[in-house]
Amino acid sequence: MIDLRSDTVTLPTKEMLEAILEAKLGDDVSREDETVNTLEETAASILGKEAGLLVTSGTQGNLVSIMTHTNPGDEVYMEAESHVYYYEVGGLSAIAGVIPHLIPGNRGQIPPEILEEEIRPQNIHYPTPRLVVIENTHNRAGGTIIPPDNIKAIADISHDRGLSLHIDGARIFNAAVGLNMDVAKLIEPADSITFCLSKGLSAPIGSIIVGSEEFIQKARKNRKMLGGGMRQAGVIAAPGLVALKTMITRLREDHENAKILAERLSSIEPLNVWPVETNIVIIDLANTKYQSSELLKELEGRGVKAVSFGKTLVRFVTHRMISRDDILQAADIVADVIQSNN
Ligand code: TLP
Repeated sequence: MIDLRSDTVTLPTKEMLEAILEAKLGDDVSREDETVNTLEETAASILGKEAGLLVTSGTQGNLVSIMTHTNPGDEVYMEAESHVYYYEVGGLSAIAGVIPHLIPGNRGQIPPEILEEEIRPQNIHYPTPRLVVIENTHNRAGGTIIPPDNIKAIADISHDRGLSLHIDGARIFNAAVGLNMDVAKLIEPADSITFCLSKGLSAPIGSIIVGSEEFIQKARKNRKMLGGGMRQAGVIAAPGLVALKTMITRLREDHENAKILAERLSSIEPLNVWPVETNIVIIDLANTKYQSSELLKELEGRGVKAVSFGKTLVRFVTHRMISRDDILQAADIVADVIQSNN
């Protein structure tokens, strides 16, 4: 099976599994797990922030971050198709108690001048504007990179108006590798960021929040409230450390494979292929006879898995367990299926 559903399907490497056996463990709720402490310090240092916090998932990382920046009833500004709004079970409202204020973006980027207009003034009738969330890379926009000038402009407006900036950086290393830029420099204007160890970086579990010492101290307590206080979490942190050491620069290969897949798919007459910037390829089937669910069923029957991103949209994600040959084969299968039915 050529599994292009997500980079979340990557399995841990042998080195990661061996690292688990060797890990120095302790009770992390009491900060006694040396491996977790090392991972949190390493992540904070790579991302250029004071402190880090290991969480179970990207969803938990974003929720803990939102809770830490806000009070119930506050307003949080985000791009209209952001993962936090679209795919995180409404936790920001159900649990953090905040109101999402959606701003339609341009390939995932919030236009700074629109943010400026949208942030409400202080008024007795309004919720308190408190936080802006951006997503980098932007998943539903097609793995697009939010560039440093946009991040800086959004941060400047947020800070001028007294709001904080959080980045959902589930795939921030894809953005940094795509830009060929130091990740710390890229995210420097943000107050906090969550990134995932368990996507393209191939670790089995875990995400990390980084921010100021004070922010992380508060976030640690919120993580505990959400049931995310873990004990010998070094078994999660050990493969995470290997991921940070060995998996970042190779993301380039995934990006190259995504480009090749997109090029091949573009040559299939009725398909509209979105521009590719990192490891995500989205195709639009509007000019074919297929809806995404039908095409996915046929592809699966032929050994290729992908996911639906809407009635006519299908997403493919490249990752460590997909080779160049897999890509060429998958593209041929898509061509075959579409052409035989169009
Ligand atoms: N995204 C998953 C699915 O939920 C769709 C995927 O396969 O892409 N932020 C972004 C931008 C994400 O893409 C994801 C996961 C998360 C946060 C949440 O991470 P997890 O799955 O660890 O909770």
